[in-house]
Amino acid sequence: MSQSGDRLKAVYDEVVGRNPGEEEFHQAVREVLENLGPVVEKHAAFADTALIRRLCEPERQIIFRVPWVDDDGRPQLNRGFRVEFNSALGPYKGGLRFHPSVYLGIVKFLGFEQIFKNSLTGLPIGGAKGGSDFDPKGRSDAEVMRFCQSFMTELYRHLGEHTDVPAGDTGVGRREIGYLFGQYKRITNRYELGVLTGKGLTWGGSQVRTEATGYGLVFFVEEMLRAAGDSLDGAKVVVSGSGNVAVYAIEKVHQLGGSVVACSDSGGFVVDEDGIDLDLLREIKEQRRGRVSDYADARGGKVRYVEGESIWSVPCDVALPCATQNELDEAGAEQLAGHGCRVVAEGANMPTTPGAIRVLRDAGISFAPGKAANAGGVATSALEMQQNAARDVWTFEQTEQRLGEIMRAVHDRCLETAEEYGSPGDYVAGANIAGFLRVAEAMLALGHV
Ligand code: NDP
Ligand code: 2IT
Repeated sequence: MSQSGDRLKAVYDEVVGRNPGEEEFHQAVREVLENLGPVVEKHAAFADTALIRRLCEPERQIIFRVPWVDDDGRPQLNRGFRVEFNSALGPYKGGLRFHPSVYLGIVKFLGFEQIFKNSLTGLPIGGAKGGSDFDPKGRSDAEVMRFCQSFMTELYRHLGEHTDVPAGDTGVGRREIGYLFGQYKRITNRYELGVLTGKGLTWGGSQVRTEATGYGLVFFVEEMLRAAGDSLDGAKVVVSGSGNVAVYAIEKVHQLGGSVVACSDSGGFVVDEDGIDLDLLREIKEQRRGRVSDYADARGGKVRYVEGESIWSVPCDVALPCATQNELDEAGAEQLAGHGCRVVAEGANMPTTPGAIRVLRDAGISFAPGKAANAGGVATSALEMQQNAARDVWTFEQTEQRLGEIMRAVHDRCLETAEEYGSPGDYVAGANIAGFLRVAEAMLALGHV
């Protein structure tokens, strides 16, 4: 191993030692450090790895108790988190996730990824993530409201439009952002629009923020296909998940001439060879908070609902994992390779395991990591902050056009950086190195803080 490789391995070992049991965080750090060898060799300022070590240590980690009372009057207890990872480029920025699997290791992996993603957008936003092990499934609106109010009653003191600006993620959508914003406004007595993004259109939200992650993902895929002399027209696409990211990825694929033939939730997946009926899916997911099995029931004998198998067994040209971390493993990647899939792009954060990425690479499948391909969500959050600061409101068309420009720029930045650092065509190396360089330059300029 080269000297730079040894030094980076020592940083990784230190991260594992200092953060025991946080496997997802280790995985996210490792993936970035593996790509930084050529950077450490080329730039003397990073040679001693001191800055890289600092980058792997969150600026601040907040863990708090979230007590609330359910509809039957019973006391409930959850744990809340906010990891403010890096503010060299701007206020801490990143979503909140409510899911029973949330613990410090998940929040740290997401916050770490967010640093590089936000850097890649070229916009002035630092990296953070937060959330709770609260499970919103099966909870009434009133319970979700009381939970959000209790969560914000502690978190508000750490937030601010120039300090830390959360948004949604898994389990946190427009409803939750509304309750969180309402409680922040009440406690602080400030109508501070820029403190949260993903707000509703009548109370400071931006056009296209709801659609942005899914739309941005598909804009990125269009560029990947274009770079290979290919297009989405007539392409068969499989999208895992059926939440915010998945639904709007499906919509944009259909608008651009492709057909999404399968989607899923944690219960199973549905195959609809006519193309997913998006109006029906949205009605079930967004209005009824239902399951993809309800979609299958509503479509009758025309579709197949499968439980206990992998969605990656469905043949496709393009696969978009949009559910959760490590959902596409080696076996799934082999299935995709086996039936001739050409492109995999991550809508979710870190959905592809390291082993699966190797399989895709060996099979010659073009692969884009989430920190580049799903950056459209946070980029549009930054556009929401921009509108809030200017007390302005942009049209849907104007905002979507900006999103398209940003995604094309992220795509090109990845390819150009990969080429410059000796890994042509490697979107993972390009994203990690380009994301690192921008934040590292700012960290150097700001001194050892
Ligand atoms: P939602 O809560 O809207 O939807 C999540 C979807 O993924 C649901 O279909 C859910 O199924 C499924 N899912 C969640 N956890 C699991 C699990 N452990 N196993 C299997 N399926 C699961 O979340 P989003 O669409 O907002 O987020 C999806 C992914 O995209 C996450 O990785 C998130 O971090 C990432 N992301 C989100 C952005 C955003 O703007 N919202 C921006 C960038 C990335 P079920 O209902 O059965 O749980
Ligand atoms: O993972 C992500 O980029 C998000 N959940 C969006 C974060 C944001 O601040 O919009």
